[in-house]
Amino acid sequence: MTEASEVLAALSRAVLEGDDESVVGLARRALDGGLTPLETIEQGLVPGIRRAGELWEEGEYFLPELVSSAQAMKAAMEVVRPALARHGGGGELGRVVIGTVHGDIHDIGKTLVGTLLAANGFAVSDEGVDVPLERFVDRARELDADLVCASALLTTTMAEQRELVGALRRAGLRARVMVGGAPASREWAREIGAHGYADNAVAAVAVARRLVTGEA
Ligand code: B12
Repeated sequence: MTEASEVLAALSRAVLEGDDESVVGLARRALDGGLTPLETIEQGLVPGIRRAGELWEEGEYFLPELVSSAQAMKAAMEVVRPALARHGGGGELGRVVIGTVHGDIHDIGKTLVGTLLAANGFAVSDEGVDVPLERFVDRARELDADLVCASALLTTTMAEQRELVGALRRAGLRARVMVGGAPASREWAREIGAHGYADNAVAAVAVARRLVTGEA
C-alpha cells in the first residue's frame, strides 16, 4: 500500500471508530503528504462516515457510536476546511443562501457544499441547520440571492424542499433553487420544481455555476 492509500484507509477507520484524536493528526498527515483537501474528504472521511451509517442501519452500531463517528468526521473537517476554502474568490459568481431544512440537523454535507461554493467564487451565506422556510425566504430577499441551496438527509424532512420551492415562488423572488442530500435525486428535484440537483459537492459547484450563468 502506498503512503497515500494507507493514510486514507486510516482516516476512514478513525472516523468509523469515532477516534477524534487520531483523525486530526491523520488529516494533517494527508494534507502534508500532498493529498488534496477533496481527496482527503471524499476518499478518506466520507467512506468512514458512510460505513458508520450502514452499520447503524444493520443494527451493529447504536446512536452513540454514530454520534462519535460524526464528531470525528467534524473534527477532521475543521482541519481540512481551511485548506479547501483557501482559494476563495470575491464572491463574483453570485450570492448563495444555503442551509439544512427544518427538522433536520445533518450538516456535514451541507457545510461541504457551502465551503466548496465559496472556494469557487460564490458569496455564501450559511444559515446552519434546522432552518425554517421563512428564514430561507427572508435571507434570499435580504441578499437578493441568485441561488438558494437546501440540504435534507431524512425522508421525513425532504418535503421541506418542496415547500421551499413554493415559498420562494410565492414571495416573488428570482432565486433559483438547488436541492441535495442522501434521499434527494434528480427526479425528486424535477418533481418539486427545483432548478438543480447534485449528489456531491463538486457536482454542486458545476450545477450552481450553470444555474447562475444560464449556460447549458
Ligand atoms: C452522520 C449522520 C448523523 C449524525 C449527523 C451529524 C451532523 N452534524 O451532521 C447524527 C448522529 C447526529 C445523526 C442523527 C440522525 N440521523 Co443520521 N446519518 C448520518 C450519516 C451516517 C452520514 C451523513 C453524512 O454526514 N454523510 C457525509 C456527507 C459528506 O454526505 P451527505 O450528507 O450525503 O452530503 C453529500 C451529498 O448528499 C450532497 N449534498 C448534501 N447536501 C446538499 C445540498 C445541496 C443543495 C446539494 C446540491 C448537494 C448536497 O453533497 C454532499 C457532499 O458530497 C447518514 C447515512 C448516509 N449514508 O447518509 C445517516 C442518516 C442520514 N441518518 C438517519 C437517521 C434516521 C438519523 C436520525 C433520525 C436518528 C435518530 N433516530 O435519532 C437522526 C436525525 C436527527 C435530525 N432531526 O436530523 C438515516 C436517514 C434515513 C431516512 N431515509 O430518513 C440515515 C440515512 C442513516 C441510515 N442509513 O438509516 N445522523
